[in-house]
Amino acid sequence: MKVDIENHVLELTEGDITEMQTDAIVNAANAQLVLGGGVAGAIRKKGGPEIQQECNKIGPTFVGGAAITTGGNLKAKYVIHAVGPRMGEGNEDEKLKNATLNSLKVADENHLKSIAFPAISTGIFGFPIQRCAEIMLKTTIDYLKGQTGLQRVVFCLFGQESYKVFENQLNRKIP
Ligand code: AR6
Repeated sequence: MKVDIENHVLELTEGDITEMQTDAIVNAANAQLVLGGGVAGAIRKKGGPEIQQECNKIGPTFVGGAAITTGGNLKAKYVIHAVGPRMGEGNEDEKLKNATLNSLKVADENHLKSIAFPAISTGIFGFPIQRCAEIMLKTTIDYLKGQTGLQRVVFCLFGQESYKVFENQLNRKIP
C-alpha cells in the first residue's frame, strides 16, 4: 500500500527489512547498541561485523534516541539504530514516538532520501503492535507534512498480521 503525503511517499510492505533497498533501514535497537535478536540479529548476520563495531564506538544511548552507522554488506547504505521502549518500563508511547522522530531527523541530517522502519518494540520488547502502528504512522505523517528532504518512508512489516494492522491504521488516518 502506498499513499502520498504532500509529495512524499509513505509505503507499507511485508517482508524482511534486511532486503530493503532504501538509503537506510532502521534497526529495532536497545540503549546499549548491542545487536541482539529479531531485526537486530538479522542485520548483524547479513550486514557483517562492521555495524556492531561502529555501534561500540558510539556507545550506549537513551531510550527514544537514534544513531546512524554504515549498512556494512546490506543493500541499504546505512543503518539507523532506533531505541524503542521495553514494555513495562514506563512512558512507552512517548519513547516510541521519539525513537521514530529521531530516526527521521537523523535521516534528514544525513541527506537521505529513503528510509525503511520495522515495527519498533513489538517483538522482544513486547509493545502492542496496534498502538505501535498508531504512534509510528502518526509521527511519520506529521513529519512528512513539515520540512524534510525524505522522499520515501517505508514500513516493512514482518508477516501478514503485522501488515494488516498497519494497513488498517493507515486507512483510518488517510481515508
Ligand atoms: N524484518 C522486518 N521485521 C522483522 C524482522 C525482519 N527481518 N525480524 C523481526 N521483525 P524485534 P524489539 C519484526 O524483536 O521488540 C533485540 O535483541 C518483529 O516481528 O526485532 O524492538 C535488540 O537487540 C517485530 O514486529 O525488536 C533489542 O535488544 C518487530 O520486527 C531488542 O531485541 C520488532 O521486533 C529490541 O526488541
